[in-house]
Amino acid sequence: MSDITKQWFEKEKFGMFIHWGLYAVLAGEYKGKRTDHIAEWIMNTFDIPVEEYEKLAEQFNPRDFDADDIVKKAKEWGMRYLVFTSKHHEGFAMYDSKADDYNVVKKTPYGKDILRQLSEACEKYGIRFGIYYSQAQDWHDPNGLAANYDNSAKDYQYYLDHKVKPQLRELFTEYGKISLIWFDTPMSTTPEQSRELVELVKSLQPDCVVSGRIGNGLGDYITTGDNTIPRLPYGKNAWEIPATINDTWGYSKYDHKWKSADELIRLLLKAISRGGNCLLNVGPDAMGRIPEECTAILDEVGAYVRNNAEAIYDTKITAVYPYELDWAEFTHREHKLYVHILKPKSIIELLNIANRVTRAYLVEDGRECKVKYEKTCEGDAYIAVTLPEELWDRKNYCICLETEEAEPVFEEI
Ligand code: H79
Repeated sequence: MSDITKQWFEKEKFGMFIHWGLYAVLAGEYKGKRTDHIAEWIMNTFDIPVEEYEKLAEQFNPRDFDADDIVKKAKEWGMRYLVFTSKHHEGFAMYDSKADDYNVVKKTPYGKDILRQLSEACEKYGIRFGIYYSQAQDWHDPNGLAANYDNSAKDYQYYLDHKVKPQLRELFTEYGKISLIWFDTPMSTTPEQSRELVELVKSLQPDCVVSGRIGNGLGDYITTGDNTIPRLPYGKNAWEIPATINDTWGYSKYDHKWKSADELIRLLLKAISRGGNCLLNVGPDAMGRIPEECTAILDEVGAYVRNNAEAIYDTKITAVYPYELDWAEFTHREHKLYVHILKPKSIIELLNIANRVTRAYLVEDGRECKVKYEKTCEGDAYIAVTLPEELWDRKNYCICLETEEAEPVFEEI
């Protein structure tokens, strides 16, 4: 682990993941059968032969893809970095690779470099640009690894030297600043092999942040399990939860199991409060469109993030409040404790917060709220914030308690 994450990663908190590749053409279905697994794994799940899967490229023509629009939306949604699948496990490069012809420019009727469009849009909108690169699994390359297959006859080192390293070199020299590289599923990668890749990346762009899934503990931060968050604050290292909005990363026309905006806001706040980042995924369809349901959900999440930016970005890991509250999450910075109100309340009452509160205000517009703090008859600290009446039926807003002490003081119970 390194301190490099302090430069921006630990402050930015919220990023957009984009999973897009040839799997979007199948959209979760192959030869009339729908996959019950994540859609970008369909080649592996259904044992689709390489020669057949390759043909999907002939159908890849995303006429509606608009990198500018997607990145503009990411910005509106409060996402401060973006990570795009330059090559997923399927092995297909979504950029103009000279090192390997199996790529979007050489093999598809679309013929344009997707990665370049996204990196340029990120530059335009001031969003940090990162790339996902599947370093170990490559189901197209004869020597790339594949989960659920016997890999013993493969020359993995040969694949690393002849495909992975040349492609990383291109990505890190021809696409401007790469703020983050998201490696994934190291499988049998040895410490030496992980180290070689990290060294290559850092020799080309020393400030690039490397994800935990480079393997062998060599990442700059910890990547938690997909959709899995630490139960308690975890501040030993920087970390990030990669999360989906439905149950798949790559587009599936069958997956309508959308999480609600409320659930995602809570997930984001939990991640931040516990000291981490949240990288939230969208999977464009074969035409390049983000599903409408997904956009609507992110509009709501984004409104929360925008309206409460000061309670989100560059906040600090927050100690565990001793009570389980179904209506609140906490974040904080020095002298400010943010109480995110996630269910309708007409008065905010908090027990066992011993800070001396100097004022309370509504974060979204700075409006002062009346606050009193005292001891209950049992001797516990008690804080009550009187809310303006028009908030009584609302949820998803945030109250800041300004405190004399820099840190929250939660009493033991
Ligand atoms: O890129 C996304 C996933 O494709 C990738 N990581 C995120 C960010 C990922 N790689 N591996 N895994 C997730 C673990 C997935 C295992 C499973 Fe399966 C794939 C479960 C179901 C499909 C392998 C194949 C195990 C069972 C069938």
